[in-house]
Amino acid sequence: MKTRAAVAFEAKKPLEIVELDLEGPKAGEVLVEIMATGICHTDAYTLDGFDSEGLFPSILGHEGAGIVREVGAGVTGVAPGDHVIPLYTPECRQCKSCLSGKTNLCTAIRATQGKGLMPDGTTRFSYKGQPIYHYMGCSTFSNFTVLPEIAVAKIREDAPFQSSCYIGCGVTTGVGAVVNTAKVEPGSNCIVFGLGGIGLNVLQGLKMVGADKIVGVDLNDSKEEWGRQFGMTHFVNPSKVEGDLVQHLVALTDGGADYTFDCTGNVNVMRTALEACHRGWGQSIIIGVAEAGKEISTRPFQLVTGRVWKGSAFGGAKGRTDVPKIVDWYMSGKIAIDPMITHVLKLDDINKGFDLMHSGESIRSVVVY
Ligand code: NAD
Ligand code: AHE
Ligand code: ZN
Repeated sequence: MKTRAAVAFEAKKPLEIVELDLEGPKAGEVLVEIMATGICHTDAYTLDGFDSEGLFPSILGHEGAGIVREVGAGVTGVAPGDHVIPLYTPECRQCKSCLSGKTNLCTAIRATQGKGLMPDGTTRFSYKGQPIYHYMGCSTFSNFTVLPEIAVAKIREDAPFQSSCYIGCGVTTGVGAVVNTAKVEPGSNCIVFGLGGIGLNVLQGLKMVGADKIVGVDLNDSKEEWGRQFGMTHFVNPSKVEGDLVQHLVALTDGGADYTFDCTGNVNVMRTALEACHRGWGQSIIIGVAEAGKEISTRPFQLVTGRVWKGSAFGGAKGRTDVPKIVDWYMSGKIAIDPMITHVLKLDDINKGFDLMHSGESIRSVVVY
């Protein structure tokens, strides 16, 4: 079949909207009509050539929602007509990682996914006879995409696509880092670095679990108002702090934060986030994705004295199990999504979404097909 898609033909070049060929689903796969997709900073990071797994030409996008249109042989979990959210972190419920109960990082198809291929080692997309790579197992910047059955979460049909697509990455990543990874207790003092599409969701997660001080840190002053809307109690712009930023944050949180969250992907910020934790127990959660080749460092003494560095992918959420529940949280008003969707675009204008992100004007741009 044919599908319209925004193709990343080369790193650092705008996406091109073209009509592609798409092969139908093979055994264990489903064809999904993507109805809406968010643009996450990770898409920009890969397009900008910072991803060590980045491949071109490829179809980016990993924050989508849509409708199953066709299923391959042996598919039992979903049927045509079902509303689904694609999962870049699948949930096979059979691999060592899934069975461990200790992680959401299913390994069933990770190797081929990282190579831009379907589990059988081939791609379903092609343009003028040339193969086009998949991205993060999702490729939601295509109107139709093929996904393994284990990489879709079935969701309720009354959830609007335009907002529920954001649960495919940003919402789940931010709220889940609080609830699943850090397991923040009520009354905790917390600091969130980077108040973008992820950081604001960390803020609303912290408010939801009853954190006490919720400090937001961003270089962009316009993020103060955004942060306050989602539960932030104090705002710090590092460029306006006189003296040492860590000391300033430690003083603000009565000796250091119980939990800090990096939502910038900047390794210097990650160090600050760790060192702003309380001696003896403070935990710093790395959510931001750093550029290829970057490394984190701190004095080992920071860890010897009880600070903990942790990472969180997709908010520690088990996709097929947890995503439908997060959709319920949204539909019941427990969490907000709509105000964070600042721009709704047509596929033809998708590059504008990247510009808005880079200029700091948007929180989330969503493309509606
Ligand atoms: P975004 O562009 O919407 O937001 C980033 C924010 O960080 C902006 O408000 C920016 O002003 C702020 N910022 C940048 N440098 C800063 C600094 N030095 N100090 C303070 N603030 C700074 O991006 P996003 O979509 O929210 O994504 C944030 C990060 O999370 C990215 O690195 C993205 O790749 C990553 N991410 C990770 C996961 C995961 O599962 N671990 C999931 C989604 C996104
Ligand atoms: N491909 C990169 C790493 C990118 C990365 O860390 N991705 C996050 C999700 S970001 C979503 O916006 C993730 O889930 N990682 C776990 C995984 O298995 O990819 C690299 O460094 O090679
Ligand atoms: Zn993302």
